[in-house]
Amino acid sequence: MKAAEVLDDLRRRFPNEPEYLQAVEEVITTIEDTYNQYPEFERYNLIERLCIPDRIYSFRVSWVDDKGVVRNNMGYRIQHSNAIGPYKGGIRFHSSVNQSILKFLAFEQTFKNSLTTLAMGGAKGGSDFSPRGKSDMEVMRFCQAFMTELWRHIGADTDVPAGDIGVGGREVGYMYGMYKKMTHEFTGTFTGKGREFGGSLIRPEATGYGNVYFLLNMLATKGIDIKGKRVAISGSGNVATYTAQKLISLGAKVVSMSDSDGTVIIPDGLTEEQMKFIFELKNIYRGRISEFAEEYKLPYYAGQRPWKLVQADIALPSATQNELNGEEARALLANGCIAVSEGANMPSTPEAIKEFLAAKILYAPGKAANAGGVSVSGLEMAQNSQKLSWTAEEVDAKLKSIMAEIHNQCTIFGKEEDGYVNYVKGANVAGFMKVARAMMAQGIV
Ligand code: NDP
Ligand code: 2IT
Repeated sequence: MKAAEVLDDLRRRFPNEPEYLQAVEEVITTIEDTYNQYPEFERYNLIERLCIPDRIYSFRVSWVDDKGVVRNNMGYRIQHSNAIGPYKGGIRFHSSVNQSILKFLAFEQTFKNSLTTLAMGGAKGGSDFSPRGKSDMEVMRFCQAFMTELWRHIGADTDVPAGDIGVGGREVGYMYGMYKKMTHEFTGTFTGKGREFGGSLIRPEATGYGNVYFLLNMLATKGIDIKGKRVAISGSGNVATYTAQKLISLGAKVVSMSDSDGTVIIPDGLTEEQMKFIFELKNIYRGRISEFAEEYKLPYYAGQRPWKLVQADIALPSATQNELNGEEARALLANGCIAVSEGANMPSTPEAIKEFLAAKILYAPGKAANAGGVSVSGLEMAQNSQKLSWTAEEVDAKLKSIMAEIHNQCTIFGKEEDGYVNYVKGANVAGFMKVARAMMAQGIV
């Protein structure tokens, strides 16, 4: 089948999976020309095999809450592709989680991991369980119940999960603890583990730092300095906070942060002290960004996203998928935005992406810009295999060079005739070609 026919076919077969179809459409439409240059790909029906996950596990997770009420959630693991390495990707706990969202994430992960230069296939998992408002013991019981099912499908050389939305160090610790109990083995089957039991230095920071490093690479192509630039960030979780921290250290002004309830605007730019407050609020007290706004008497907009509220030179969406639409993209551009680099996975809608590309601004899709997180996960796997741990400086230096190499690959495959770098095309084609060659070499399996 031709690439376009595969897309039509997937639309017919999976009509109830809009996020999955959105991610697949973006990739297929950008790699189509390259794909059609290789008749052997079509003969092997490579694109269809690459779009459909290798397998999907779905299961019921039953647990008991603090009041003694029995709760049932869904659990999933999508093993998308292990053509270039063991399945690898995060676990998301959020009430919105469903099969379509995890399929889009596992699909994206496959191309992202291919770009990292490391040997990792693509996967994603999660549950519609939300840690929000749950006690520590409830979170622990849920994580344990989730693992009593998932453990048999994962392993250090099979499938290595990590964190994502709603899954941070605490949840990884609880899941790893149960995994260890079920298997009687201490292996590197999770990344994002605590420092004391095999976690890598810089893994918590890696996605946010990596996004800023990618941004610096993009800005360097235009000779633009980050110092003094006004940066709008969405989210206030793992990715958003470490992005903000790195930007502050580079002299940029972080003018917004948000959560699922609303946005805070920081007209003069976030200070280090305020940053620390947000970090503790979110990680220790598990509070809301509105409490930060209240504490520092800053403007807060309930139910709103940052993009139309501030003048920003740079936008770094770092919360969730489809959180920046066409209208918001036009508002950002009208206010002089010169760069958008995605900390989250698929945060810009297709219409927003069209606007950014038409305006020819620096626009980096998540699978390139946020690949720093999974890259350091790959480095954690390498350290676990060697039973060694590297210094923060060593890991950070490797992260920087990986982000530079991803930027380089995007430039090679994404440069257009007028010199504009289409990072969407660059990332998709570069990510695709490596996986495609591996699949061709391994036959139809
Ligand atoms: P966290 O759970 O730490 O933080 C998520 C943030 O996004 C919170 O501020 C949360 O608000 C907000 N958010 C989540 N869902 C929604 C929603 N539906 N609408 C509005 N706001 C929402 O997750 P991460 O920081 O780890 O993940 C953020 C993004 O980055 C995700 O897209 C993830 O896939 C991606 N990513 C993460 C990596 C990692 O290493 N952690 C690596 C690469 C990408 P609230 O607290 O109100 O829920
Ligand atoms: O989306 C992502 O890349 C992640 N959530 C991190 C995955 C990982 O395995 O570190």
